[in-house]
Amino acid sequence: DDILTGVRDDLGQRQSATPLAELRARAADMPPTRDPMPAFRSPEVSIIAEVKRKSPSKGELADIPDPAFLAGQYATGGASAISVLTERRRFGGSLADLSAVRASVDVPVLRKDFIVDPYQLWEARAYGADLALLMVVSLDGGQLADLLGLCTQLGLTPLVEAHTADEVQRALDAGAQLLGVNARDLTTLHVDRSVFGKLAPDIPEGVVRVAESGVTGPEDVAEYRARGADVVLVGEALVRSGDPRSAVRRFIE
Ligand code: IGP
Repeated sequence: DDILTGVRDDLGQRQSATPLAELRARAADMPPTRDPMPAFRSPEVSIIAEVKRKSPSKGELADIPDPAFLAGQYATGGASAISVLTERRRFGGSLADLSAVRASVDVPVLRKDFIVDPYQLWEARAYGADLALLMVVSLDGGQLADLLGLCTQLGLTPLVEAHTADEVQRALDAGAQLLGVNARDLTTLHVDRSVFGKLAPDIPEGVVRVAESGVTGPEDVAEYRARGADVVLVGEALVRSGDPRSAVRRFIE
């Protein structure tokens, strides 16, 4: 079945358990968000290192008993930001993972989920996210505009994700300043790293370009870089590396 069906089911349960007013109160008590853009715009390639337990394509990727420790290793290795997958059914994540990671690192933290409702952005802010993923493929124009507006209001930096030229255009039209190109086609789960190089020329100078998915080693990071990536987002290769700190370090050297 469709990922979004499960996402909406889980969302409905959380909305019944925690009224929006309560989330807003919790968000109001949070410290200010951290801005990832200065690091992302620096001349060196930046790595967003992901806490990812499982995936729909590969199943269980790694046993991660302590996501805060893993995130600490990523940060020590030189990651510019940490991505935390919070989707439960397919990725084994949670908002508890997000807040644990936020408490353990100084770098900005991304809530990586299938965000389709403002409630999820309030959750992101309340549980410590600095950035939130917005996937063009699962949002119509009005939703994308509304969620981008709420990100601004909450101090969250939106990472707008595209996989086709048409989605890149929609992201740019909506005003995205941080644009991710996912090499994975989410309908087939097939990864094709060349998608980034094909779409990067459509992204104007000044918009930060993020290459997402499919990195197996430092040579893939170098290749994304050569094709214009400012930032590279890596999950599986890091959680499976056995030594995440050195793995991140090798990616940025
Ligand atoms: C990481 P990889 O191939 O390094 O594990 O990929 C990341 O790009 C991937 O987890 C991802 C994702 C997403 C997951 C990119 N966009 C949207 C869920 C939803």
